[in-house]
Amino acid sequence: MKSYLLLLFTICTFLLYSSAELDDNLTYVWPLPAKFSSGNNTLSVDPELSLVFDGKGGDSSIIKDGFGRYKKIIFKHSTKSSSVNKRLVFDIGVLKIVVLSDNEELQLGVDESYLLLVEKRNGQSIIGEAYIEANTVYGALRGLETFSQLCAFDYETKAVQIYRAPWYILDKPRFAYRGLLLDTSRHYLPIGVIKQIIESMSYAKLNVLHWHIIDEESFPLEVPSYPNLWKGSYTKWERYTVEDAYEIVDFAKMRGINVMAEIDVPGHAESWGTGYPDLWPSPSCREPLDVSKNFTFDVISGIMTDLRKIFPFGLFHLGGDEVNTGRIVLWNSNRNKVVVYVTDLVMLRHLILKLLELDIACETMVMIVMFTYWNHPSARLLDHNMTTKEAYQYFVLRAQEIAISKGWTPVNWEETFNAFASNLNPRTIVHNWLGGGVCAKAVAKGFRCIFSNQGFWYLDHLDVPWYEVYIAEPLEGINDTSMQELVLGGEVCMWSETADTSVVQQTIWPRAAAAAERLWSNRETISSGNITLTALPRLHYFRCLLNRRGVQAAPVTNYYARQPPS
Ligand code: CP6
Repeated sequence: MKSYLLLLFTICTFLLYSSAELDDNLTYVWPLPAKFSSGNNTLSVDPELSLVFDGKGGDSSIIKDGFGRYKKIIFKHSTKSSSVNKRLVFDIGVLKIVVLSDNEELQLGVDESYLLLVEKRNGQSIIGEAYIEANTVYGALRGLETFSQLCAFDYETKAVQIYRAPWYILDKPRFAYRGLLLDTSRHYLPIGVIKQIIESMSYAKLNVLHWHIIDEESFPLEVPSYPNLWKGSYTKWERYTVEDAYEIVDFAKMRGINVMAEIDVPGHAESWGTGYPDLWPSPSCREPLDVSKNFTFDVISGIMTDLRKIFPFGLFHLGGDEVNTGRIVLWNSNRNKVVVYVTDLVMLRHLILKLLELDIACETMVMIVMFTYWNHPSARLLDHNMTTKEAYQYFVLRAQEIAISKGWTPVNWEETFNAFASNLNPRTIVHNWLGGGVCAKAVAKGFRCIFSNQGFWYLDHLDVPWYEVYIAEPLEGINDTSMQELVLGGEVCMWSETADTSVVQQTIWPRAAAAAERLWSNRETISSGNITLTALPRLHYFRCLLNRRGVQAAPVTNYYARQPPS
């Protein structure tokens, strides 16, 4: 482990120093603050830096805990006891944090703005002071992150230095929602790894962990009201207890990160039936979930009741993507007596062709005939008088109603909008992933949306280079200001079919950081100029910073190839 880190560090150092010293015209803070100015002084920082807090919210464990974490990061090379430092008079001895509000509720749109001043005090006080002021503890955490990025260990004086002081930084995010999806169904991730990822998210000022807990492959979560559900886990060790989930939410909150849970229904839920086979339309036809049974919705409601206690975030993701409507089975009251009325020759021909081409797991003749019958455009489901497409809509809307009744705002993948936008609950947040520019369409209809275009922000697509992640713009094609406001932000997605603990952090970083700057920083500033000169050296630096902090971030580029077209 140690030698691996050393190797990474060496590669990192090589990349930095073989390319160039730091460019004084660039600001090595990632993501770039909204407004800042710097000077020409170098200030040293006391390894015994002390925290002074003030304001209604200053006396918070979130602040104290955060200060402790960042102190460890800043003084990794602490030389407290060395004679070198004893002789030094440090320019900065105190970090003063003022938090104006004591409201620690963490929700979408929480105030993350902060003011950071780093200057050498003349006069009154002998000890220089760095100063952070924020409206909320979460703004103060963002300020602490920026402060930590200004600090650099200097190998000559063996002190932590802040270059180019004085710094005056006034910062706030461009978008309220800056997410990362983790998928723990395709491959289980131990909670320690999830925590490391949450910690690393805070370095890039990402603020929502979208926890895609469950999918068709495995159901790793304990649900007290339906205790057989986690029989669908891979093994009994690859599971999250309720306590684990609480712990993750709390760990994230201490870092100003919300956790949005997802249950992806009805299409990505086959694993639910391991514990409750009644959720499957039949033993051989296991997805989508059986839309015709009230039991299906009882289970969904039970899961949500349990999850509502664990996840205080106001958004809940209901999935709804990739539903094979051709396989929705709305059974009749008496499953064994199905009469198929072939009303004309066209339908008979359709039926015969279907029978010949069918590739359906459901084995009985009766079922095949039923499928065929219901897939015919003129067919209605006998008991419910619905087409299969209507049944898909019925399912999604009913699941939404349950989520809303628990006090949640529903988020759904864009297929739901694409299929029945006008019937979707107007509070729905549309989550983009396909390439058709759905955000522009959704906000034009008054829906809020989250941008995750798979061509740019799906991290499992390893062939997407950093600059394509960087230039993807959530507001592309949306010019009206009131519509722009409906774009809540965006999210990079770490689908885990091909990634587990062994590679997940290398796959997330550094490209997630490219999206993080897009979501935090001023659009014009980061879109103008040649990003090979303005962003790439800074991203190299941030990636090294991640490595120094113990995050296994991959190289940004192979250095000779994949530069963006100039
Ligand atoms: N799982 C779920 C997935 C994907 C989606 N939903 C997915 C689809 C295409 C690609 C990558 C991931 N694996 N539940 C789509 C939202 Cl390329």
